[in-house]
Amino acid sequence: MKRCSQDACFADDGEVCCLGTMDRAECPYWSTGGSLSEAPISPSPLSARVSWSGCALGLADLANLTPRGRTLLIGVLGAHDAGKTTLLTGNYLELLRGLQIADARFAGSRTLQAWESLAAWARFDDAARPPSFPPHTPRGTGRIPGLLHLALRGPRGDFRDLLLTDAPGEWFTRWAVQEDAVDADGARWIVRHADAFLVLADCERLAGPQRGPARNAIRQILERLGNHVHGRPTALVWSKADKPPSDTIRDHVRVALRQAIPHATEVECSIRQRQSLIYALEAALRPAWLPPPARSLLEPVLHAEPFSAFRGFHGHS
Ligand SMILES: Nc1nc2c(ncn2[C@@H]2O[C@H](COP(=O)(O)OP(=O)(O)OP(=O)(O)O)[C@@H](O)[C@H]2O)c(=O)[nH]1
Ligand SMILES: [Mg+2]
Repeated sequence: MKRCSQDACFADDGEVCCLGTMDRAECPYWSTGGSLSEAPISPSPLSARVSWSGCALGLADLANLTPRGRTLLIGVLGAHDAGKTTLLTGNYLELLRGLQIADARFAGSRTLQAWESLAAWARFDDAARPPSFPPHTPRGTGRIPGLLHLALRGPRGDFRDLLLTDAPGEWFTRWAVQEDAVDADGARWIVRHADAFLVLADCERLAGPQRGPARNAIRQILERLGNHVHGRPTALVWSKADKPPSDTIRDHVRVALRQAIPHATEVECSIRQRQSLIYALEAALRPAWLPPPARSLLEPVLHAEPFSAFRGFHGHS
């Protein structure tokens, strides 16, 4: 009935000690921790424990991951039903088939359980239940989005931890309308921290009877993001491209994109062309894989005297 004194340790949840101590009783932090108010979840056998649960990652879990190497957070933005979760799940399934994303191979995941529960919807393993799309991402999952994790190893052996946000579309529509809304906390967090963005424009909706509101919604998201993006790689993803919108609507969205985020690229994706789901993720991943080059330092000339020119920088005569 105890808990650990370390904030990042969830040993009382049945996970292993974050410092790796197999027997909790031996851990000095465990013995100084307070008591638990509720009964603990029965722990798994010692030998089977790892320091993560497999579910979507929260902020405390990121601390365990970031020291391993460069972490890339990709913000996946778009209205409700735009196809965000489908895009992510599709990439996971393609990686499992051995395909590469941005020339990098699958090298593990801390959120296998979360991936699998999404992928289970798309698999055909029960004749009575045909494969379907993953369900709507619930809004009530806390203010910080569930982060899906993929470890990737690039062609030169370079390792990246990729974090993909799987957030409910309402967060972004809310944030686009009112930036400081209380329930837009998650969207603000993503936009502040992401290394690159995918913004999904739902072709099916842009082609259907709801095209007016859909067009305004995507324009608002683009304009809002444009105020914060500051040169970070961004791609507009025409999702559900198997149901293309009219050229007029497409041009309208394009004009909004050029005005708000001039450096953004465009890519189309559809579940009818599985490879296109990978291309869509690559549109954000490739430009973010390497950190932006540092700007070279310019040392100002403060004294135009021969003595100060000994470093030979700005050739005085
Ligand atoms: N025609 C077509 N429909 C698609 C495609 N991808 C997704 N859909 C449909 O879009 C619906 C929503 O997909 P999701 O991936 O759950 O959308 P989401 O953006 O995660 O939605 P929220 O989590 O509610 O914000 C699915 O139920 C499918 O019906 C596609 O490529 N083509
Ligand atoms: Mg979703």
